[in-house]
Amino acid sequence: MAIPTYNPYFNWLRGFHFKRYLLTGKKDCFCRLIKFLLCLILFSIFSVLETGISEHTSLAASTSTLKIDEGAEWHYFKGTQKPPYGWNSSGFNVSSWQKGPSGFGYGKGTNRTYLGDMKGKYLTVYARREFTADYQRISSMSLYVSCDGPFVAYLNGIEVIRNSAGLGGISDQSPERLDITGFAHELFPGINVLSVECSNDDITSDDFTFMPFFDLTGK
Ligand SMILES: [Ca+2]
Repeated sequence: MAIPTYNPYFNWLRGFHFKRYLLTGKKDCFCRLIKFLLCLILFSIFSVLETGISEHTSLAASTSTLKIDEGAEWHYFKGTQKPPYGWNSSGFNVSSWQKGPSGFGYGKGTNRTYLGDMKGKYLTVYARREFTADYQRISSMSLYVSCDGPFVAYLNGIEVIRNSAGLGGISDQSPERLDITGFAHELFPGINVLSVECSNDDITSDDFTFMPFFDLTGK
């Protein structure tokens, strides 16, 4: 829907006195007809200009953002064994996985999904979340991961970021923004999947925190 826009050409035209212009001058029918046709042409030109400017403004105002924030529901898999092949790809059957809100962990922080059986049993948690991003163009795409140890993130099965060294137990701090806009071409028109695997710094550690965030701004 077009958004009303200030257009100096159109406002000038609104203030133009057609009637006075048509009835003044020589009282000649042919002359009046020419004037009428001229006014009609001018009106058509300015109407096209008005429509064009409004549509351009509407397009610019349609920018929107997709957020996967703290507390969003993710499917997750406890790493007591390797995850099934294709676990991070779209189309994977996730029905046997557990589902819970982020963040995941134990021993510290806000653990909306509490992993009370993790210590000494498994080092890594695998999580995936589907989303729809039907945008013609992507202006920015960012990932934030708070993780005690190494992590890897995938978009539709394609690796987009890896931190092999881990964060050295500083995951209580605000996670750094990871710009993955360069992978926007990997997005599908319909359902997409974001997957993250996050490991603890030590399997016997007294705590674990895993919190993924995702921001996408489309045009
Ligand atoms: Ca830890």
